[in-house]
Amino acid sequence: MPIYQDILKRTEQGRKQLAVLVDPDKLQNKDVESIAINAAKSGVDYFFVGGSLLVNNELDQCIKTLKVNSEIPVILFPGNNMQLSWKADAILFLSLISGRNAEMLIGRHVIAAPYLKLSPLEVISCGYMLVESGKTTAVQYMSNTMPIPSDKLDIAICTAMAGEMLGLKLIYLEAGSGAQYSIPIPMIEQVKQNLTIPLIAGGGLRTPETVNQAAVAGADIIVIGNAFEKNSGLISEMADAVHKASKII
Ligand code: 1GP
Repeated sequence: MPIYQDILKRTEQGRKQLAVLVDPDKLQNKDVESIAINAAKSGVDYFFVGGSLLVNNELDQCIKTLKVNSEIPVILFPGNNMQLSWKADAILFLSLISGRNAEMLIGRHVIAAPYLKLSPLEVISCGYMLVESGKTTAVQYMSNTMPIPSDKLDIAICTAMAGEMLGLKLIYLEAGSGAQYSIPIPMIEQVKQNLTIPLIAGGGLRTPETVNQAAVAGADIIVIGNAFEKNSGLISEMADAVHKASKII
């Protein structure tokens, strides 16, 4: 089944999903291997692979290691149009709809389109919304965009609604990797109430309690990266915290 159909089906069934973010630059191959093994044992739903800036050319090797050690789908989560690989299963084709930088809204996509057309990757369009989270994040700096203020729920809701109306298939509320504060719970709740497409939330989620709250509030897919870079043994309790928020229909 195509990955997006699977995401839609799980979301319609009320199943909460965990995506483990793997940044090839921050991890050695043995750490990627240990994340893959722990993720496979813990019922993790997806791997997202990428980072704001990759300088070590480890992307293909990282995907290979994830695939050798698990059957979990690998979805590219590219910080820019150089982070592409045919070895993955799918790509989040991110349009940074919270910002007003034309390159991040459509420019880089034009450059990537012919490559993606030729590739076997499943292309999943995604409205990417950066939300203010206490300090300047790498994605804010690298994308040269202003995040949505964390108390401006109306802006977040209308941005997400516009993304869905434009035909984007997912909305991603992003506090930024290693964020000081994760996405506010009322923002997750209200954005979800105004969407019919699946909602992703990530950035700064470090404890099973906050992860569970974000999923209960309405995030269909929770993304965690940083917490597992320090300790991949945490994957199993975080996966439980996400999955137990499911209200299976
Ligand atoms: C970042 O949302 C992801 O793009 C995950 O953030 O690394 O803080 O878990 P963390």
